[in-house]
Amino acid sequence: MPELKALIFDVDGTLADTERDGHRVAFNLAFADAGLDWNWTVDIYEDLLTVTGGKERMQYFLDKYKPVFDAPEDLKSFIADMHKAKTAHYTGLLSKGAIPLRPGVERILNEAREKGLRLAIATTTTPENVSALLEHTLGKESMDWFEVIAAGDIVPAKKPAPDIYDFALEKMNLNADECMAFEDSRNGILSSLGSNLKTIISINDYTRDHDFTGAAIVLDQYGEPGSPFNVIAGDAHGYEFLNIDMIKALHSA
Ligand code: XBP
Ligand code: MG
Repeated sequence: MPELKALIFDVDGTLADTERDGHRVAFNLAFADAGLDWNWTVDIYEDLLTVTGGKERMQYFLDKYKPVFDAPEDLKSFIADMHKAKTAHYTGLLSKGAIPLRPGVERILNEAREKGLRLAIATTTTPENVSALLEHTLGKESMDWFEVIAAGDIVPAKKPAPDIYDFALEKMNLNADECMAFEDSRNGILSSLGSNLKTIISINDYTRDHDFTGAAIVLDQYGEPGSPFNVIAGDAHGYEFLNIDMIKALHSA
């Protein structure tokens, strides 16, 4: 196995638990602004999350839950405008500090940087959302920690397609076997495995029942010293919280 050179992170659900109290809330605020009585409950949102991408998710909602909606002639622009409003609400929520990073994320990023590992992001979400999250959790300069931030419509086919990971690998000029991916969902791991990346999964409330076949390990969280993870599937190699040595052990296993 070649040496581990880079870590590639998903954002939503992986770096931070953004969906239930972030994206979902922002969609609802945008719907209310537009005078629509659509309400994406926590339960309905679980189904909506099967489709990645906010614009694609709205289209799926209309098709499945609002078949009689009197859609405007230019539905694409209507959805794009509503999505812009949603992004403004979402970044506004982040600027108020509504969503913290998940336990262990900051520690792992710092250790990776100290040890000379390269960092990248591969996400379906809009680029502005990534900057807002990084800026309001790790500080503005943390944007520069990531050599590549592959996000949103930069590739036409979103996760579960592998395109976003392929894009990040190409930009970094690395082979998949020199990297480790970090994901939280079925669509995410389908994308990373599609790029032949070994993948560490940390689940969340929306993804705990997903199928993570092929994962290097499935954890309930990354853990911190004194606050261990629970292993859902796989071999933790004797570690109790995820650190770079454990990531290297999983990479070479
Ligand atoms: C993230 C997504 C995104 C966000 C919303 O998936 O599916 O659609 O929910 O972001 P993943 P936008 O974590 O697998 O990348 O509204 O900006 O699309
Ligand atoms: Mg995710």
